[in-house]
Amino acid sequence: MFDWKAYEKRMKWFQHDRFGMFIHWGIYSIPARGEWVRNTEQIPEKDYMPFFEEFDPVDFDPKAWAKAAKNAGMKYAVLTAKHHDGFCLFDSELTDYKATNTKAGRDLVREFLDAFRAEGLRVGLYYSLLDWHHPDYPHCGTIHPEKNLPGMTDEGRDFNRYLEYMHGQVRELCTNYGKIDIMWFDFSYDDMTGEKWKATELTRMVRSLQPDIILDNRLEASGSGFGSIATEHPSEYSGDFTSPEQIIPPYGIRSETGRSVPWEACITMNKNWGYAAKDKDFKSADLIIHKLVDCVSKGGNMLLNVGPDARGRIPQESLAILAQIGEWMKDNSASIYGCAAAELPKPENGRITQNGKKYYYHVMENSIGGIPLYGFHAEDVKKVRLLADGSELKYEDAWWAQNYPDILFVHISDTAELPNAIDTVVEIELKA
Ligand code: JFZ
Repeated sequence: MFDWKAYEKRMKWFQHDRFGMFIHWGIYSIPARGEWVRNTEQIPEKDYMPFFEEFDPVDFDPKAWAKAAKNAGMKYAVLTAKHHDGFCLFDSELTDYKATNTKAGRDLVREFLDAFRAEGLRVGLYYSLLDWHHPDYPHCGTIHPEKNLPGMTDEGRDFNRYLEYMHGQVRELCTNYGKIDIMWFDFSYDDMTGEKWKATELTRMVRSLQPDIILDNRLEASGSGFGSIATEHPSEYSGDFTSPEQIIPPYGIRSETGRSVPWEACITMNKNWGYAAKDKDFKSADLIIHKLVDCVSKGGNMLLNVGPDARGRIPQESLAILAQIGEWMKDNSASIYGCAAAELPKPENGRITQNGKKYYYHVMENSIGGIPLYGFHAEDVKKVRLLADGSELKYEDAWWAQNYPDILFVHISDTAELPNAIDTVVEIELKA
């Protein structure tokens, strides 16, 4: 039986914090064509090995990463402890294919955890269910870089041995590193799903070692399909939140009975998760701020990705975007943290988030004259303030406003510009 009470309790911080950093980092930062490079280019093991020999992130400074996340207003971070290529950033006893055996010579997961915790951020680890390095992971008829090599066969491969390895590594991560706030498994596909991973056993083990941990839904689902956490009868391995990838669910996510299902949209800043040297197609900070607000206005979180390079540096473009987001967050984070979807329709000039009696009207489009706050009525409202400085916003009661008794018009600016061109947040407090 799914314990809804315990579920609600462990999800509290996650649904309060709303904004986190995803970090995709591994030896694939050397070829620098994304974290799937070994598969997309069908690179055999021996041709990928040089990157392992070469990996030497001399500029790795997890404290600087943590500061960048914190200053952007992020509250948690999730790092790839192991991605599909099988390379481990942590010092696993179960493999030699790990950071400690590279020139880095250290447990990079531990350093990440220490640095982010020191900034007061919560910490999560991404762990790939797929493994292109382990000899017992099926190479044929599955997602594997060597599946098309001539004569490739799965003879002698023992998937149970892989599961022992995989479960063993997850046990290490849940045992040796203190409190882990999120475990982000990735991902299920075709018949590689649920009990194929021995998911009940795995979930029980994780929860017994880390009683408060939050799990994503990908032991059961993938980016598409929400899995049973979006139903009233979650399986034991449903995980705790759905993980829409590169999309913000247009209407949020609800179960059949209308229960709002926790979700976290994971989003790249450019087009790749792992470092891609030539991918300069970065989204603007303005767009990302709008989309963060969009997520919260639909009851979800945003996990925004960075892909540090081979030297261990978060790309300049990403740092600049994070800094700009931080500027906006400094004035407006009260409209993000602790907020959820407002039970009001999406207005045409922005979004609305809500925290109890307080509504945050995100004005993303300027108007001529007064700014219309759709869905609010002067007689229900206790006060209206500009969130950024707490200043009073007067209502307009000009003759043109009186034609629209269903809309509260406020006077925000004496010029034709809004105080914050990206998103000017108006705080509306209702009477009791
Ligand atoms: C997965 C990873 O493959 C990817 O590298 C990245 O880590 C991202 C956050 O998660 O992306 C997926 C997951 C599922 C599918 C495709 C990409 N799918 O179901 O097709």
